[in-house]
Amino acid sequence: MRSHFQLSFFFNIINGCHTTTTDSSSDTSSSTITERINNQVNYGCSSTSTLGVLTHTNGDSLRHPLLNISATKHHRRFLLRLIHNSTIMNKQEEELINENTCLLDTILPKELILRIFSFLDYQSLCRCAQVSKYWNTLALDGSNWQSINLKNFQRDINGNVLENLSIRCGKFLKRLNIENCKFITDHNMGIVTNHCQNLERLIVKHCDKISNTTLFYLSRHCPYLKHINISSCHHIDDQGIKMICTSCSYLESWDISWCMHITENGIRVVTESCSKLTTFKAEGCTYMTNNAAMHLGKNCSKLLFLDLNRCSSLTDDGLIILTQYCPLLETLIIANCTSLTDHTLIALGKYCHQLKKLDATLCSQFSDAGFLAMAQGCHLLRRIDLEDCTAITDETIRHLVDNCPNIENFTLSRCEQITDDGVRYIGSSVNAQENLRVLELDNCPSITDISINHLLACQNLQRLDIFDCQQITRNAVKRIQMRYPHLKIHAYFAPQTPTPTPHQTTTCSFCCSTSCSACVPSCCTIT
Ligand SMILES: *[C@@H]1O[C@H](CO)[C@@H](O)[C@H](O)[C@H]1NC(C)=O
Ligand SMILES: *[C@@H]1O[C@H](CO)[C@@H](O)[C@H](O)[C@H]1NC(C)=O
Ligand SMILES: *[C@@H]1O[C@H](CO)[C@@H](O)[C@H](O)[C@H]1NC(C)=O
Ligand SMILES: *[C@@H]1O[C@H](CO)[C@@H](O)[C@H](O)[C@H]1NC(C)=O
Ligand SMILES: *[C@@H]1O[C@H](CO)[C@@H](O)[C@H](O)[C@H]1NC(C)=O
Ligand SMILES: *[C@@H]1O[C@H](CO)[C@@H](O)[C@H](O)[C@H]1NC(C)=O
Ligand SMILES: *[C@@H]1O[C@H](CO)[C@@H](O)[C@H](O)[C@H]1NC(C)=O
Ligand SMILES: CC(=O)N[C@H]1CO[C@H](CO)[C@@H](O)[C@@H]1O
Repeated sequence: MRSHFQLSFFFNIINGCHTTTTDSSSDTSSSTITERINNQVNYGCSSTSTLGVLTHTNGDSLRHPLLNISATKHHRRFLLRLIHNSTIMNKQEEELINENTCLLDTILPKELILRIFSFLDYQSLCRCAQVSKYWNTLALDGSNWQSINLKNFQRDINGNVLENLSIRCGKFLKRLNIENCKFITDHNMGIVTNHCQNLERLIVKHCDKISNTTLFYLSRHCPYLKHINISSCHHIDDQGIKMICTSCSYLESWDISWCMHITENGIRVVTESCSKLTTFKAEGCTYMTNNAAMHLGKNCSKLLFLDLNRCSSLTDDGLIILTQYCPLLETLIIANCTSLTDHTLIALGKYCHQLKKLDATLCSQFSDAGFLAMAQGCHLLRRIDLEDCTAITDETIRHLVDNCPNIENFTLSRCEQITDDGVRYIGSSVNAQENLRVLELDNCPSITDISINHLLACQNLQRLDIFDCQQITRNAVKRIQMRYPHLKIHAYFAPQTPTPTPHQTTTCSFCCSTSCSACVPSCCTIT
C-alpha cells in the first residue's frame, strides 16, 4: 500500500514536473544556484565536482552548521530528521513540515534548503516536492538528482518516464541504475545520454532491448563514464565494446557477465583500452579464455576485483600469467573454474600478497599442498570460500589458520574430508577465536559434537552453519547457543528414520493370527 502510494507519487512528480513547477528554474539557473552555493558557503564539503555541484561527505552532520542557524529545538529535530532519516516521514513529521515550512522558508535562504534537500533520496524529495510550490521547485532542482536507482520500479518504468527524468536531471545525473527495466530501448538511452553527459556510473543489467547502439550513444555523449555494467545484455557484442572503449578513457569498472556475444576479441579491446581497470566481472563468459586472461593481466595491472565465476575455458596457464601481472588483486572469484589446479594457488601465493577474498567453490582439484603455498603468501585473507573443494583435508584448515590471522568468513561446506581435528585448529587459534565471524560447515559428515566444543572458544562468531552434519546432536547445539545467545545457528535434524532391525515384531490382524510369513502382506503392520 505504502510503496504503491510512493510510486504513483513518484510518477506524478516526474510526469508533471513541467506543469506543476511553472516557476521552475531552468537548467542554467539551477546550475548558477549551486555555483553560488559553492562560492559562498562551503560547509566542509570534501570535493567539488567538475560541474560545480556540491558533493557531500558523510561527515558528522550533527555538527552541521545548519543546525546552528536554526537554533530552536523544533527546527533542530526537524533538520536532524531530514539529514539522518531521509527515507520515510511519518504523519507527525509531515505535519511538522507543514507547520514549519513557512518559517523555514523565511529563516533559511534558498541555497540552504537546496543543501538540505541534497541529503534526501528521491522518494523523500518527491514528498517534499508536494509541500509547496516553492519547495517543489527546490526539490526538483537538478542538483538533487545526481543518483537514480530505478531497480525497484523496474516493472513500471517505461521509456517516457526515463526520458522525462533524464531531462529533469540533465548534466547533474552521475549514477543511473535501470537494472531489469525491460522496456528501455536504445532510443530512450539516446535521449538519456544526450541530456546526461556527465554520467559516471551506468547499470543496464538485464535490459533486454539494449544493444550496441546504446554503447554507441555513450561513446558519443558520455566521456566521463567510469563504471559500466552490461551484465546479461544479450544484444551487445564486440562492436559495441569497441565503440565505447575508443572514447571513454576513464572506464575503470566493467561487468560483462553472461554477455554471450562478447568474444575473446571484445575482452582484448577492453583490456587494451582501459588501463585504469580496477574491477572486472565476467561471470559465465565462455570466451574468457587463457588468452583473454593474459591480456587482462598484462594490460591491467591495477586490477583489484576480478570475478571469473564459471569461466569454464580457463586453465592454470591463464591464471598464472594473470596473477603475475596483477599484484594488487584483493578479490578473486574462480568458483566453478573446474580445470584449475594447485598451480593456480601456488601462483596466488607467489604474486598476489594483497588477496583478501578468495572464492574457490567447486575447484575440486585444489589440494592441501596448493593451499599451503597460497596461505604462505596471502596473509591478508579475510574471506575464503572452499565449498565443494572435495580434495582438501584438515591440513588445509591448519595452513590457513596458521598463516592468515584475519580470516573472518570461512566456508567449508561439503568438504567431506574435514574432521573434528580440522575444527580443532580453528578453535585453538588465538586469531580465529578473536576474528572468526561466519563459519559454514554444513554437509561435512565426519564432524561431531567434539567440533562444537572446539568452537566454544570463538567468542565473536555470528553465524554457524552445521545443517546436514549427521553426527552433531541437539544437545551440542543447545550448549553453544546457551553460551552465545546471539549466534545464528543453521542446524537441521532429519526426522529419525526407523532403522529396520532384523528382529522386528510384526503383528498381523484379521487374515492371519500367528505366523507372519504366511500372512498376506497387506494386512500386516510393523510396529
Ligand atoms: C513526459 O513529459 C512530457 C512533456 O512534459 C509529457 O507530455 C508526458 O506525459 C511525460 N510522459 C511520461 C510518461 O512521463
Ligand atoms: C555551532 O555553534 C557552536 C557554538 O556557537 C560552535 O562551537 C560550533 O563550532 C558551531 N558549529 C559549526 C559546525 O559551525
Ligand atoms: C526513521 O523514521 C522511521 C519512521 O518515521 C522511524 O520508525 C525510525 O525509527 C527512524 N529511524 C531513525 C534512525 O531515526
Ligand atoms: C552490433 O553491431 C554490429 C555493427 O553495428 C552489428 O553487425 C551486430 O549485429 C550488432 N549486434 C547485435 C547483437 O545487435
Ligand atoms: C552489476 O550490477 C549488478 C546488479 O546491480 C551487481 O550485482 C553487480 O555487482 C554489478 N557489477 C559490478 C562489477 O559492480
Ligand atoms: C558449474 O558449471 C557447470 C557448467 O559449467 C554448471 O552446469 C553448474 O550448474 C555450475 N555449478 C554451479 C554451482 O554454478
Ligand atoms: C563476513 O560475513 C558477514 C556476514 O555475512 C559480512 O557482514 C562481512 O562483510 C563478511 N566479511 C568479509 C570479509 O567478507
Ligand atoms: C598497453 C599495453 O600494456 N598493452 C599490452 C597488452 O597486452 C599485450 C599482450 O597480451 C601486449 O602485447 C601489449 O603491449
